[in-house]
Amino acid sequence: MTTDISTAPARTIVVTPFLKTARPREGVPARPPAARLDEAVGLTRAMSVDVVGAEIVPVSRPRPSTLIGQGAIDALKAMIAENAAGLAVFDTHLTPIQQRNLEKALDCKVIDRTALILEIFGERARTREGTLQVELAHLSYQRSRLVRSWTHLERQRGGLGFVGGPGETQIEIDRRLIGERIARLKAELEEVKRTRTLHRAARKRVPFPVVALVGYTNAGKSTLFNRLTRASVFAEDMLFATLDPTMRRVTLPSGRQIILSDTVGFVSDLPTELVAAFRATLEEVLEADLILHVRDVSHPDSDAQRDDVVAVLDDLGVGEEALRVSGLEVANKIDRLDGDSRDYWRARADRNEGLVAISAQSGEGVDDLLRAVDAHLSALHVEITVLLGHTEGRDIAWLYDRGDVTAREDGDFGVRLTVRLSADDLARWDVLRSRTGGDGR
Ligand SMILES: Nc1nc2c(ncn2[C@@H]2O[C@H](COP(=O)(O)OP(=O)(O)O)[C@@H](O)[C@H]2O)c(=O)[nH]1
Ligand SMILES: [Mg+2]
Repeated sequence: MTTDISTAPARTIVVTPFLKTARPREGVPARPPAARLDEAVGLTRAMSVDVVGAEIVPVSRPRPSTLIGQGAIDALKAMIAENAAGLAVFDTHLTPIQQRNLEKALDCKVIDRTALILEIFGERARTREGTLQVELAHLSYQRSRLVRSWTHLERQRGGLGFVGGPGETQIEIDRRLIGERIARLKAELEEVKRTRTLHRAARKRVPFPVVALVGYTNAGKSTLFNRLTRASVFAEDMLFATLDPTMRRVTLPSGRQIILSDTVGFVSDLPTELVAAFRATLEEVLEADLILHVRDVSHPDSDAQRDDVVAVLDDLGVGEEALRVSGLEVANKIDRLDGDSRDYWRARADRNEGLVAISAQSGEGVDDLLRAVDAHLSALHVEITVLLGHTEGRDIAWLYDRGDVTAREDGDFGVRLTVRLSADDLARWDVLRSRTGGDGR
């Protein structure tokens, strides 16, 4: 049996071992196993595999050899066989021995939580820095575990190779080679960080404002992304053929075009060795003109999740003040709230221009959201008045195309236009005019 996600989505089961003896950390409320399983399923789906089963496995006495007991192994084995699953995701830390023994006992590939998250980051890293950070974290993880294969090192793109078949070649790990590779990666990373600003300037050429969805896994980012893009996805949109499927063009009610970007989700209890990789992967939000912070307000940890997101954005360089200016909070899943809580969120959203209450699933409030996005983006615009000769039809057309012309006066002198432009387009306009020799404004 082989599992190859390059040809078909791997059929996968998700297992959340629930340590009954585990004492909660001081001051940290224990997360209920059902919530943990939900998140693990959400994460696994983000890896573009088919989740065919999910199970909470109570563990009273963790076994060094297999973590879970024989009864649980038998039950999982039946579930795997019944669903023809080729991959089992264990939402916990597994020792290399436990992983190997479980693979043997279950007769399928087994990965743990760290490997799962690394796999997702690997698929989703868009920047060179993100890719390098993820690879670095992956190598450190591997070295610490003395895992067998490192064929992924040769891979140019895509996942990291955790999901290869159980029959793959077992190469004995060479610590020296991995150490050298890590050193080289670190050097390259330094170089990338040094020239980062340069790359950023070059990548800023996207012709429309970028709106990024951020938030926890399972907050509803992809559901919202799909709802907003469904109507506007062109099968043969040549301009965007090269963009990945998590970036799409959307036309707002005003006719304004935006690029909507679905970013990698936050996860609770992120393993510390993955923090750098996560941040690098999320760096793309720095390019966004507007950040939509999608929250699951029906989640019991909703407030703590919000604080996490705000703190990480702050670290990335999007402080709370900046977020107020260039961010919108999206209170999602209001359909799951009882009447009182729903009224509470609606009333808050009515009072606060930076907050919209929606259900990405039912569509409730999504029109309000689009209007808010529109309003926000137009607020980022500046108004200029320009005087153009009758012969400068191309530049006049450019202004009509890119901006909102709010006033026009025609006379012998030519055309006087008052036009609202985005900050970016204003910069482009200045370049355009300096090239043609006309004065900008
Ligand atoms: N009831 C309800 N469920 C939602 C809503 N939005 C998303 N979901 C569900 O929440 C789960 C996670 O959604 P997803 O869009 O994958 O979250 P992501 O991880 O942020 O991309 C899925 O099962 C969705 O069907 C909503 O507005 N209401
Ligand atoms: Mg998603």
